[in-house]
Amino acid sequence: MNEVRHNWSKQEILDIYNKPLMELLYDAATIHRQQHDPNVVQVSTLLSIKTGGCSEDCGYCPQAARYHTGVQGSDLMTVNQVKAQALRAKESGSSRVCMGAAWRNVKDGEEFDQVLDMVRTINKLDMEVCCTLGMITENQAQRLAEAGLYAYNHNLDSSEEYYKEVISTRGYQDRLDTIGNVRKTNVTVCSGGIIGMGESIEDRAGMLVALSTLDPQPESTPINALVAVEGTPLEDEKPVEIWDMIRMVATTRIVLPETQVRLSAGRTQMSREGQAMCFFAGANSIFAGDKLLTTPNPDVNEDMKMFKLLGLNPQKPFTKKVQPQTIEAEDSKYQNLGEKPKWSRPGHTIERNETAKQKAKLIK
Ligand code: SAM
Ligand code: DTB
Ligand code: SF4
Repeated sequence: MNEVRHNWSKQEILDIYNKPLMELLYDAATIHRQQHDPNVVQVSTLLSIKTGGCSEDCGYCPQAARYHTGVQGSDLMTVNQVKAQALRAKESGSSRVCMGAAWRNVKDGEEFDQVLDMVRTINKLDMEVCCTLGMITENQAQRLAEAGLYAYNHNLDSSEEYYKEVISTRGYQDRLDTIGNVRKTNVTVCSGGIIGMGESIEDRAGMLVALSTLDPQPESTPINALVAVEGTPLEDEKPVEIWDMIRMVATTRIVLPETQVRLSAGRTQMSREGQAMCFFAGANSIFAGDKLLTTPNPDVNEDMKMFKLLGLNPQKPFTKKVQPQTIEAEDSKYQNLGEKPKWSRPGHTIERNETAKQKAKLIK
């Protein structure tokens, strides 16, 4: 077994990323089969429970209100709507539902209480429940844990240096603090990032330094290829080369040996052969369903055909960790504190974000 290391240097990670491809694949696949069943892939279904209208300026995101992307905004879904979608996801072979909200951070109140109800409802369907709701405090993380949350997704997205080129409305430390708050509970951490935003290979390595130094490391690590959406500041970025995706997945597998590496956004642009190489390189999770949050994803039947072709089996729920117990709202140990946390807002100017915002103003 490979020991999990929390002291990877950027240079060591770069040396891995840049290895001759056959050696990189061999090393990654070797570690993969020491730690995981190479024929099992975890399948998550994304559900956008609150879409669009977000206050942040994330340069990649079609849900930021300030850019003109054509995303139709919506209010928070009802618990019944979410339950119906979760049942559909379960029938199609998903073990996890990941609920995403276009929020900067969670605010105590009715809407958060409704999300807690959604978590309780899905956990009772014996599925893993994940949420990605933006920044959260320790109390909010504890309340999610009590409701039966299995995982919380909060991506570092890039290196600390490149993060500043993409987002000005919040800081890297806030991301780390939120992950720290989740870690104080028994909810697992899901954190990864995006490639193809114009970052350097050093930035990719820098992100992996940040993720691998977390102790414990995240239980799952999504690697997204940027979906360049028209109207966002990153609309003109070139599509990620499959070779970059394979190298990033393999390097992630080596420096985070126990994590479930998720082949996340960008699969509609990848061939089955390309995806097969990613699975060989250590990816062992995907998002399934014909939509990610707002952009297309491969058809679930096509994914199941690909699984059959490759001899892959969907992972059963609670394979890696036991099912959390749901505590009903009335028995809760943690109360709504009505907190008003002060998450940072660096507010520096990012030229391309400004340009996209001005363009949107002209259209609106
Ligand atoms: N609002 C919350 C937040 O930002 O943490 C949760 C939802 S947000 C959409 C979740 C993640 O989706 C982002 O951190 C980013 O990694 C990913 N994402 C968003 N837009 C993307 C895009 N166009 N291409 C690839 N990944 C994207
Ligand atoms: C993650 O790393 N990728 C997912 C999930 N976590 C929330 C989101 C991808 C979003 C892609 C753009 C969209 O569909 O809006
Ligand atoms: Fe809002 Fe999250 Fe999109 Fe940033 S990534 S604009 S916080 S929904």
